[in-house]
Amino acid sequence: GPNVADELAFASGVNKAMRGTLALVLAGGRGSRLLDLTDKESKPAVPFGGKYRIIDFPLSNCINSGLRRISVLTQYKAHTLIHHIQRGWAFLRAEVGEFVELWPAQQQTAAGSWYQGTADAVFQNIEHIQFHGAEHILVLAGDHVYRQDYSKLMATHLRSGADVSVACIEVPREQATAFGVVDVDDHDTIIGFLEKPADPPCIPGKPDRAFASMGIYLFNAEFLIRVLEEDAHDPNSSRDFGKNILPSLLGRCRLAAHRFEESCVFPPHATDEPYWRDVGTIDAYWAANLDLVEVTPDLDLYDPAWPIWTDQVQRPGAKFVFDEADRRGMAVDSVLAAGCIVSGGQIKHSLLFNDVRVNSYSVVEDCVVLPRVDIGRRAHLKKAVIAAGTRIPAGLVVGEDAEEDARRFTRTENGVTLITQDMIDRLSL
Ligand code: ADQ
Ligand code: ADP
Repeated sequence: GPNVADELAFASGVNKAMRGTLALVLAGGRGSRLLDLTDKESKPAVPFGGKYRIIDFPLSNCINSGLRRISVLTQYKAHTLIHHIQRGWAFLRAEVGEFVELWPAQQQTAAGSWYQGTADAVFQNIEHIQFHGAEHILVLAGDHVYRQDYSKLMATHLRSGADVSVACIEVPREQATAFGVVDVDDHDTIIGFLEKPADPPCIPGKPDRAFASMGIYLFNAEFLIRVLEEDAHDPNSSRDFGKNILPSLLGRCRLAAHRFEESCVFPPHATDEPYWRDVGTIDAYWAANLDLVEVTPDLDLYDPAWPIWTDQVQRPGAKFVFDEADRRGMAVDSVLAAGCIVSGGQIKHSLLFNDVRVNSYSVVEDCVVLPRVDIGRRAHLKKAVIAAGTRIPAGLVVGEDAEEDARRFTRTENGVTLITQDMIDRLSL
């Protein structure tokens, strides 16, 4: 059998490597397909799951994996993101070498330009990276929702002796046009890479599945620095990990695929698929939030062994003011965050963030309601995403007449209506 002493030595090597790793969370992209939700803040700052923001997921994964040296690279409309990180993520102790640092875009190159692609965001911070002297660099996207134990990624990285390991996941082939698609040999060495192919190649033997890069790269630090410096000299590069760096590495180094199912933190119930979502569109955002009200969601936020940390607001419990006569003032199949008051309204199969008010005779069904929304009396809302702070006027009806909804608000392909305060204001003009 396996040598126990060797196994223990390897495990302690992995822990040590995690402690010596610097995580770079790329949080500068807008995420324009989220439409009005990213008008004023970047996608990583968008609220998710009732009380979190999307970036809390990769950051919590780091903390829970034993990776406590984290830098967040910001650029696009970073105000709320910076505010959130400063207030919610300051609990690590710099004294023992643990931190979440903010690295705002500062036009640090001679060219004095904003970041071009994701690789440029890292390259412009090379001095900070060198200052930390980390042995490994874990590059993460700040805009994905998932639970992953990065120490298991580190374990396969050390075992394979790779220069770079790329976390990969099987996805339906038709979705793979949005991702980097990876081709591997029998040893999971990456031998092909196509960034966002129009016609994604399938996994051999699985015609309707593709093997996608999750945009999670574990680099040996010295190797990363060398590669970025080379790329900086290439006038044709758009300085993007997916578009330029990964393809340039093919056949030039040890490039390993790491299978996400080996490091995914699964919920306690049996499930066929590891959970990972790029909530990039309003439809995907609506669906992923409403997944959480299912009986056994594939994303378990209640697991004390893998807490999702956030900027915790101090609010009293959600309150329900019930009317016995016509059974108003209740919520079923729903998640309500702290500070909500349901006063005589009815809520079904919905997710409400902090501090939402639901007033008498209103009905809210299949809705994702962001913080501080006020829903007026007798409003009927079905299948909607309501942006933070929106005041829904009394009697508004949404979700019954598709054409009317599309005219007044934004209606998606899947029939989800996005409602913002600006749209409400235009109604009354
Ligand atoms: P995309 O998701 O399209 O593809 P991109 O839009 O470049 O990659 O964003 C990656 C991350 O970097 C996001 O978190 C974004 O917020 C951030 N980001 C973008 N521009 C930035 C900048 N200038 N500064 C700082 N941060 C920035 C990538 C890979 C694919 C892979 C998918 C998985 O290119 O190969 O399949 O991720 O989602
Ligand atoms: P809470 O988290 O307590 O629900 P907010 O974070 O939205 O509330 O706001 C708390 C206070 O901070 C409010 O006065 C609000 O106007 C202000 N505020 C909210 N977001 C920001 C921000 N990004 N930068 C500075 N102040 C903010």
